Amino acid sequence: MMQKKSFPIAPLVTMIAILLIYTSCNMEEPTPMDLAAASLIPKPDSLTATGSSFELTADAIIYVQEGSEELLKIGQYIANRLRPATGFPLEVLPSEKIPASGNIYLSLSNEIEEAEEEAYELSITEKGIKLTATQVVGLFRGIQTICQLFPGRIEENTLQAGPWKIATGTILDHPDYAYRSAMLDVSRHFFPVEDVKRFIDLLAYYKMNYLHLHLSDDQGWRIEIKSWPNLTTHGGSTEVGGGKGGFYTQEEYAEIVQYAQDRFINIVPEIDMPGHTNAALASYPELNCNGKTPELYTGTKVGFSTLCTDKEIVYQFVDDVIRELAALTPGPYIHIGGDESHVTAKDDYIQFINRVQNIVHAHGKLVMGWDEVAEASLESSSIAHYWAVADNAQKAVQQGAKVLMSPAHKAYMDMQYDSTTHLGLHWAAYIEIDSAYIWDLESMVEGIGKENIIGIEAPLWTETITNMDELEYMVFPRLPGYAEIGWTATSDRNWDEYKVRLGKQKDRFEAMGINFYESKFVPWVSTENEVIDSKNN
Ligand code: IFG
Repeated sequence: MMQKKSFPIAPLVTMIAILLIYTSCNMEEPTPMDLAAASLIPKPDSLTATGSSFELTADAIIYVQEGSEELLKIGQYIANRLRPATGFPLEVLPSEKIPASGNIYLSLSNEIEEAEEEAYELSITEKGIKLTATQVVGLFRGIQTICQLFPGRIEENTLQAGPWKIATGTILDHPDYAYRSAMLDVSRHFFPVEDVKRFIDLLAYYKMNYLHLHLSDDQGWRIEIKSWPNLTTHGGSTEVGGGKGGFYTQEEYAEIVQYAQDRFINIVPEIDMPGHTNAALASYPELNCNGKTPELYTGTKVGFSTLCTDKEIVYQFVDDVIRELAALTPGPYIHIGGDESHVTAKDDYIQFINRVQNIVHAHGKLVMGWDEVAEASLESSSIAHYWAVADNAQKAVQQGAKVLMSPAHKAYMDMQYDSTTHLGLHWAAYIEIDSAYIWDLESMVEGIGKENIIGIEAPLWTETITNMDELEYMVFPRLPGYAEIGWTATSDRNWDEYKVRLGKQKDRFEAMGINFYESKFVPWVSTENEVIDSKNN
């Protein structure tokens, strides 16, 4: 009888076992994650979640579409944002095609749905992250979204525990308003270059694209003007409360401008005039009508000073200042102030603003001015900066000009949160976090709709703010809300949904070392993912 051959089962079982072990080690199922649960601020225009996740690992490479230095620079930017906390090398390389899996790919294309300059499309699959935009600025805005999709500890500048997983899906995004800004008053209290750079970083994280620097006022002149050196040597030598003040040399100002440009933020310099000019008048008495030299001023009153609007030397002064400032400012606007000129006769004020508007145009820039400038004859290219008098904003629109919205009772970040806030003022309102968010630009002033508004600006006046910690306390957590008001369509916003996303920013604020006000109106979520200290829980 034929000997029945036994089939060699053992080696087969061993082989299958090895195969199973091998594949399970290498084909770990990606963790299911929900992109829609991410706490993104500003809220993106459209988001589709696909339920899985991508894990960034040590061998990930950041590829950028080849052929552009700017793209390599933006690749380095995201690498520098992700390297410290992950400890990954994250090499940046040019690539002419979509790379193999496990990587990040940044590229430009005119195929994405939204053609606006800041629009971007973010596509995350289990195999990688693909960010596409029509212009490099869109890639920069999309990178902020990528960083916000990682856990808040990604913002730490020391090595953190992984894993670094983000949810899969697609985000198609673009801003509702083209001008989204904050203002820093460096005159009442001076802030050195490093502080301004930190402020620029914080604006960039929330996709803001302008920073207005209030460079001159009664208490201090903060920008070197080579043709009028006393403005800073004398006029920059003090501040509110009598401190040492300070100023930016033109090189330092250029450094601030470059730092902002690298983050696709335009600087808008303000020379406030004809009022708010005591520092200039104390530096050059010939700018006064009476030729007398006023003392330097370290108080906080307003409305007591004016340039002598019927002296020709004043217009030579203005022309020199605007000329030097325009040459240092690549952005489109120069802010000429124009607020609270209580001791300037109305007709003198009007002819002054009209002449200054021409001087700014002669130096190739557009005019922005606080809403009182609408008393003068505004060019349609000029911007009325609405802060207090709705009637002025309406006058500006009637003249064909557009409006920048900074209603003091909603957007002034120097307003106390409530009567217990140890910093700030409350002449306009107390502005808690909910109040700072629950409004919209297009329904603020009767007769001023979206087509008349360029965007939002949140000013921080610094009569009572002396350093970065105090600045951050007043700016956070209101700033992300202002950024969202400028970026996200009003119909997509509501406080009850927003406050949950804001509460989840706590880890991120802490990782960035932000000294934020922990309002009881926000359900703050710690890393333990528990809801703590929420008033309306
Ligand atoms: N109004 C003044 C600022 C500052 C502010 C403080 C404007 C345009 C009050 N002018 O706001 O100089 O003093 O909240």
